[in-house]
Amino acid sequence: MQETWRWYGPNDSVSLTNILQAGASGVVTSLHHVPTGEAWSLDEILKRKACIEAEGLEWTVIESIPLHNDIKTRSKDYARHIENYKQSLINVGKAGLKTVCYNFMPVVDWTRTNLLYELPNKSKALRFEMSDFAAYDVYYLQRENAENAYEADVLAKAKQRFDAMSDLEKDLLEKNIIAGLPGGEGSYDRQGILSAITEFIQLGTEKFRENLIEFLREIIPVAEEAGVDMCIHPDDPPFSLFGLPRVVSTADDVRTLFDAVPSTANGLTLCAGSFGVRADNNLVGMVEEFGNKIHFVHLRNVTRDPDGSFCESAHLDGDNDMVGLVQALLAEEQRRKKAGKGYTNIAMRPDHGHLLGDEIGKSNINPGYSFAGRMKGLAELRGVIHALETISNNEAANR
Ligand code: DNO
Repeated sequence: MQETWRWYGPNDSVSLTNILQAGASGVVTSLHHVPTGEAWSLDEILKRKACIEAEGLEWTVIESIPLHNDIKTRSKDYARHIENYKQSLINVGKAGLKTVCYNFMPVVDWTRTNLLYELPNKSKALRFEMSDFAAYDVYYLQRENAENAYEADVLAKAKQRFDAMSDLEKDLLEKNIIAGLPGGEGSYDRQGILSAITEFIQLGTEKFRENLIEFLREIIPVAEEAGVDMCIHPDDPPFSLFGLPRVVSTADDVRTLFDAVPSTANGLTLCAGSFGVRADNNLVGMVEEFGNKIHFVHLRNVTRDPDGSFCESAHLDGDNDMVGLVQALLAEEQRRKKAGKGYTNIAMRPDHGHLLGDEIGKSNINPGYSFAGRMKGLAELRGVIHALETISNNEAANR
């Protein structure tokens, strides 16, 4: 597997030199300064690529080229935005880049309620607390019929939580949920989010899915021609928020997309932490089923609570079997090798990390994207990969 590292560009608290020191060889980044919906110029892509290569690193994956909301609703200016997206892909291909991650989440991108949840060892983790989310949705945002989206016990706890929260805590919860996390799309105020939610709820799940498929039908032939592999990132978390449609939460969802537009350029970002929030998602099964359509992997773990809440755990500690998953990915690399496609190194990045050491309290650390926490995750994963490869090489030598 190729070790990569997400970088938010020149203003990231973690520098390219730091990434090199962490031992990764690939960088995962985007042109974050280009507004969503505008075409990426070849010149801008090449400039960013040169700056990464000057450090002795490679720009392995683009995460993400975000989709304008008009494409998601297939209304207003969507045709122009799709043309711009195609132009971006053509330029990405010309620049020699091969992999583009994106997502199709409505209104909110990845979402947590607590960005500084203290763990028993005093590190801070990202957490999604269902009752806090419900408290925001039902009692603070006061979305119409919001209470229908939650179980009675979650609602009862939400009411208790809300009544006990200070105004400051309520504002922080709101900021965490709707102001947008790094790399995510969309930052809203209360009125803005309510009208965006209404628009997507009216669209409904099947129409929303159809809009994604229509987008893929138009974009995938262009990606193929440009030599670019697209890989969709799953919904994070993989269930409906604010009653909104979600169409990339399960293996069934992914299968539907792959069946509708069959091409290896129509691929998947296997985000273990996102899919892994649902106990009914079988990560190893996904690797076996989706095989060479997995172009990029996020390795991260979570602990799940029965009400849908979850907490980002240490990379090897959560409810998902990380060793089993890595083993399945290494087996997939072997299958690709045998199929004569050359040794295909799957790009992985340690996704998120705890906040620890002297990064705690600093204001410029992107939530989930600390240096030390991710380096700890990467080092643990590197150990797993190294051990599994060594065992399988030794077995092969003794055969
Ligand atoms: C969070 C990430 C997301 C993801 C985008 C993909 O850490 O997993 O920012 O990169 O949603 O488009």
